[in-house]
Amino acid sequence: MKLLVINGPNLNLLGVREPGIYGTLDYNGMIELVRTECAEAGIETDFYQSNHEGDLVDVIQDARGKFDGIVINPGAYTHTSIAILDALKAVALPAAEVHISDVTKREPFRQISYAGMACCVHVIGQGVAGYGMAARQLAEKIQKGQVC
Ligand code: CA2
Repeated sequence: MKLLVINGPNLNLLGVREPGIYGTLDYNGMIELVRTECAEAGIETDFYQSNHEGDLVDVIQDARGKFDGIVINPGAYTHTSIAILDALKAVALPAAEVHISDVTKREPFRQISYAGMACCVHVIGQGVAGYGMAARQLAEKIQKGQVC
């Protein structure tokens, strides 16, 4: 089982600012945590982060045939990007949406998730631990054949 974990804009700044919202672990620390948690569950992970919408679309397209599924936190593009939604639908890989913060309790503009419309797993507001939770839930669905 091999999953691609994609992070969108500004998530490379994890642990640098706004620790009250996004925690104190930095981006590389998050990768190590998720990689270790997933490895213990028999899930191999690759990681990709970009601040650019088109690059995120490219990497989603490129995942077809290389990964069993995608775990994605599109950052602010969650709330704006139909291009990322379309890419997720186009590759038709099982996908899980992650948000570190509880977007349901934040500003009105964070209440819509386009990318989430292509995802069968949603882990929201669990901090960086949400990535591992999402990966395990997604892997379980894939293994049971409950793909979305
Ligand atoms: O809660 C999440 O994971 C978000 O996807 C994070 C995005 C935000 O636009 C979404 O509404 C919810 C923002 C990521 C910014 O990450 C930072 C990390 C550290 C310091 C500053 C920003």
